[in-house]
Order: sequence, then structure tokens, then C-alpha cells
Amino acid sequence: MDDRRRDHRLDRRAFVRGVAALPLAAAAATAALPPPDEAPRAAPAFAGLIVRQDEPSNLEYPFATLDRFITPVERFYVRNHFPMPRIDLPAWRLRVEGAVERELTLTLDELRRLPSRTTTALLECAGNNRVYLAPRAAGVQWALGAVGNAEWTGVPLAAVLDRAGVRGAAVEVILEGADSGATADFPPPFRTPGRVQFARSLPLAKARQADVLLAYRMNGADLTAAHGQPLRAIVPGWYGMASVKWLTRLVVTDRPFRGYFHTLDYAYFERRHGQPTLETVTELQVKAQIARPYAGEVIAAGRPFRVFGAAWTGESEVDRVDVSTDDGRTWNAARLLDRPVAHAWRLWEYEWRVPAATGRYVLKARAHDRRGRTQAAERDLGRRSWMISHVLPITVAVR
Ligand SMILES: Nc1nc2c(c(=O)[nH]1)N[C@H]1C(S)=C(S)[C@@H](COP(=O)(O)O)O[C@H]1N2
Ligand SMILES: [Mo]
Repeated sequence: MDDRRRDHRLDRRAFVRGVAALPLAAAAATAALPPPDEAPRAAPAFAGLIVRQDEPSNLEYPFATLDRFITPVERFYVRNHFPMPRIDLPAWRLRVEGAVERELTLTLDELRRLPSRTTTALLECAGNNRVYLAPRAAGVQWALGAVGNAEWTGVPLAAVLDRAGVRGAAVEVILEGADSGATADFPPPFRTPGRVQFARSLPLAKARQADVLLAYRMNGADLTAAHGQPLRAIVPGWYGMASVKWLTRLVVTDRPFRGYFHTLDYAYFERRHGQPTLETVTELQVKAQIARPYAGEVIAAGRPFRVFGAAWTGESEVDRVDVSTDDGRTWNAARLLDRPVAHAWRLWEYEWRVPAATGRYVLKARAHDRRGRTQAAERDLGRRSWMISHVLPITVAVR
């Protein structure tokens, strides 16, 4: 076993310890179990992440266990394209170069001494819900849990760009991570470019938004290795691929970046003047997901059931969630909980008066945002393997 793999395992053990300390009601629940044929108890206290891939590590949050606004670090999904990079923390530096007045080499201490900002932001992988696509699409087969909501602390990217002095002709900044690997083979003639370092760019206007951070803390503690230690980007309102982990280099460029993860990966077709045009994945789509009931859950007939979930959107705010318990024939407004928080998810609930008639029921949820966007009923095939935001059915058994 090489060192990288050993580190990875150690990280897992720390993760399991963290989960054991979670205040889940498992012990109390088993003490008072109802008779076996009596209907539903509380949510299953599944305390961990689902392994979608072991190496590189791709771990999914069991979305049915959603019970709070902030996702604990140990339960936050992990999406890695390559083996985790080994970073020598004392030797780590962030380089800032390209179309700048002054090239910079910053230590973590120097970054920590700059004015910091804390923001809550949801991250959702652009491949979240991919397992629901038919025919099957390439990539990690995520169900509902490649999403989480955390609190991030760091330096606004704009502050670092200002220190370096962005030159007039610049249009984007490339964010490069320390991890690299051979990219997937594509059918000929799209040969793999060979070894690639994970990188994504941001247009300067987005890069300068106040909540776009170079983050070193997550939920009040230093970033863990899996989430990008020592420094990662947080790009609220965009799909997760923009939030580059293990940052080592920022390159300001005078032309749009057309790197691997903008073109061969994370690119979808949009019709422009009737022409399917490849665009890179950026802003989050509006979406509601049902956490409870989960698919296949057995629900008591003739009693109320609390349908519960979360909803989010890109550069806007969710202002309505509707729930259907009859496969989309009729819809009722869910109750939005708490207060809206910019860039975060909004938890919601709906009290379902479960009919006395037993059988299969199909539940659906649909979100709407202030910019007037509603979740689509059907999949847009032009989106290829990403941005899976159409309404999904949850089928349950009422007994
Ligand atoms: N360096 C680097 N950054 C990365 C990735 C990666 O593989 N390497 N994955 C991206 C993707 S696709 C997502 S969805 C998010 C996931 O962040 P998380 O693992 O902290 O949940 O990180 C992004 N940043
Ligand atoms: Mo992702």
C-alpha cells in the first residue's frame, strides 16, 4: 500500500470516529422498538457515507437521513476525480500568476492574516441524481446525496486578486488543484490529453463576488484532507466542480479557459440559433429533493406523515416548493422552514394525510425560484451527464 492510500485509510478511521460521536438517537430508538408488524418508526439512523467508489474516493451522503440545516463534515459528500494529493503542509504555497501586476507566493499564515469572511453555501455535484438517468449516463452513479450545506471561512478571492493587481486585458482566473491523473478515454478521435491537473476557471465578474472564497475552514474547523486541506475555492451558486480543492495556483488569463474540465468533461449542449453549442456547466439549477419518505418506505395508511426535504437554486432564492402525492396529477404547497439564507438550501415540510387506501403511491416535489424558474418535469437530453434537475418520483408503499 503506498503512502497516499494509507493516508486515505487513516482519514476514513477519523471519519468513523467522528460519526460515532454524532448525536443520533439510534440507541434510544432501539430501546423502545414497536412490535415488528407495527408501522413506521423514525428515520433509520444510518451513520455514514455511501461508498460509490473507493479509489478515488467518492462518498455519498445518505439523503434520507437529512435532519438539519448544516451538514456535519463527517457526513458531507466527497467527490474526487483523482487520488487525493499528498500535501506537505509546511511547504505548501499558493502561487498567483499570469496577467497580474505582481506575481505572488502566499503562505497559509499570510492568507489567514488577511480579513476573513464566513459564508454558508451549498455544494451540489453536477452529477447528483445521475443514477436516475435512463439510459445510464457515464460517471459516478450518485443517487440523491451528492449535495451538502456547510459554513465556510476564508479570504475573498477578490482580495487576493486585488493584491496581485489584475491587468486590463484579463477575463478569467484559472483555479488549479494539486491533484492530477490520467483522464478517462473517450471514443476516437477524442483521445485523452494524458495527465491533467484538476482545474476550473471563473470569469472575473464571478470571481469578484464577495462570497467567492479561498476557504481554509469548514463548519468552524480546519478543512479536512478530503475536502481540500489546506485551501479550496468556494463558489456559491455554481455546481461543485467550480469549488476547486487543494488549491496551489491561480492563473489570471486574457482568454477564456478551455481546459479538460470545461470541454470534454462538464460540458453540455445548449441550442443557440438552432445550433447545439457546447457550454461549460456553471450555475446551479433550481431543485427540490425529498428526504422522507425514502424510495420504498412503508407508510401507515390513514395517518399523517411528514414529507420532508430540501430545496435550492443558483443565483436566486427558492420561493416555493410544491408536493404531489399522486404522481404529479395534483400539487400542494409545502411549508418553507426557517429563514432563507443566500446560497444555502431551504428545508421544507408537507403534512401528507395518508389515504386509508393501501397500495403504491408516487410522491414528487418541485421547486420554484424568485427568478421565475421552475423545476422541469422531464429530463433535457442536451444536458448529457450533468445538471440532473428534473422532478424525480419517490414510490412508497402504504399499508
Ligand atoms: N482539486 C479538485 N477539486 C475538486 C474536485 C476534484 O476532483 N479535485 N472535485 C470537484 C467536484 S466535481 C465537486 S462536486 C466538489 C466536491 O467537493 P467535496 O468533495 O468537498 O464535497 O469538489 C470539486 N473540487
Ligand atoms: Mo461534482
